[in-house]
Amino acid sequence: MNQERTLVLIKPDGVQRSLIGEIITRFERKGLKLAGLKLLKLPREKANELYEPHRGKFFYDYLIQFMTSTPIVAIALQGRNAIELVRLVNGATKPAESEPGSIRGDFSIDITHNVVHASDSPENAERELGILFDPGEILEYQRIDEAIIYSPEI
Ligand code: 3AN
Repeated sequence: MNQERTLVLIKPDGVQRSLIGEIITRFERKGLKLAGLKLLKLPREKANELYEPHRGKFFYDYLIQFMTSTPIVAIALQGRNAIELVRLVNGATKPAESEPGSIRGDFSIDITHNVVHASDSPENAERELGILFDPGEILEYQRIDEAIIYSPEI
């Protein structure tokens, strides 16, 4: 089966607002599998690495300060089209564009304090997973409901 892995972060605001369970539940119910999971305070060097593509933008310094302020949750998610699906579940970056029913649409009103982060391409997913997880921290296993979540390959 053609599965992808992607990185999700529950940002400091999501952790502070006790939304960890709610957010993980949404991904699980969608059919995405947890392949890695940790609570951590993001070191500044890792934040800089993660947001390297945004270095120099007006919001960069505050973004780094915010992301390193209090603990976050890092999640490696696996599933068919996981990268695209996770971004759909998260909702659009801009508050006025994130649909109700999405995580950001339901829980955020701010473009920086927007509860979750997710990788936006296969290249970035690999790069970002490598920043947050050691190879041994990402687990390969079968979830028992996969047999009914996915139709058989035909
Ligand atoms: P996404 O997280 O939806 O992939 P990106 O990659 O464009 O969005 O931006 C990364 C993060 O940078 C966003 N989640 C947000 O916290 C912050 N950000 C992006 N654009 C802005 C902006 N115009 N003003 C303030 N913060 C921004």
